[in-house]
Amino acid sequence: MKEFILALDVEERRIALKIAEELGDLVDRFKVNYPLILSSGIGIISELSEIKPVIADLKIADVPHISARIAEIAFRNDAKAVIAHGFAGSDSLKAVFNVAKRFGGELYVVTELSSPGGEEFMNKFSLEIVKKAKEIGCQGLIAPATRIERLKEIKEVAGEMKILCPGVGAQGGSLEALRFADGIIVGRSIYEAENPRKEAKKLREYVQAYSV
Ligand code: OMP
Repeated sequence: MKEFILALDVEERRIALKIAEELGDLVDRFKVNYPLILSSGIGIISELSEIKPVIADLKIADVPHISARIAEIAFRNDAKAVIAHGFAGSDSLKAVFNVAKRFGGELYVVTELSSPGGEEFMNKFSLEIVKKAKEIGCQGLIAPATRIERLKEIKEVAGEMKILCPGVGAQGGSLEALRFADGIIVGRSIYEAENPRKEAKKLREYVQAYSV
């Protein structure tokens, strides 16, 4: 079954919880990022977890002991998964992976950003990042829905590793990503839509159709 993940990149706690209540039955997980965590506090992860599991997208990319501490705080506050940047290197990834393991959680590793800037530096190393993440045993990867050809190459190296794709909709990425990915992460085209529930329902149906 492919996954449909809502990127809850709003800033107000009240609005985030309202959207989560309204759309929770249509999505598999929520992903929270700095805008919401910095504005609402880390406790928002626990609150959202009452509705659906939460991925803490802190894009961890520091020296190993700090990366581990950041992950630890996320998991202690009920995150079920964290996202780290692959470019920080295998020592940092291993440190986060070990924390995730202790909490029974998952680590997703960013290969290259879905934005155009992801092609400037990151994509020269993204296949190496996939290999490292696989070697360490990380549960999954974040790869761009905005570059399908690249996604296909990432999938070839990733094998059975789970791939989640942001970039569908607002960033111009296509749902074709689901040919190679195990799930999509979508934000603005849902929470900025005139009728977010209608938009989420439509995407849920696409994801379901790709799952059979
Ligand atoms: P929308 O562009 O509004 O759908 O949001 C995309 C979400 O995915 C945001 O929360 C981004 O931080 C996240 N994201 C990317 O857009 N591109 C990436 O390469 C990686 C991520 C991510 O790690 O989730």
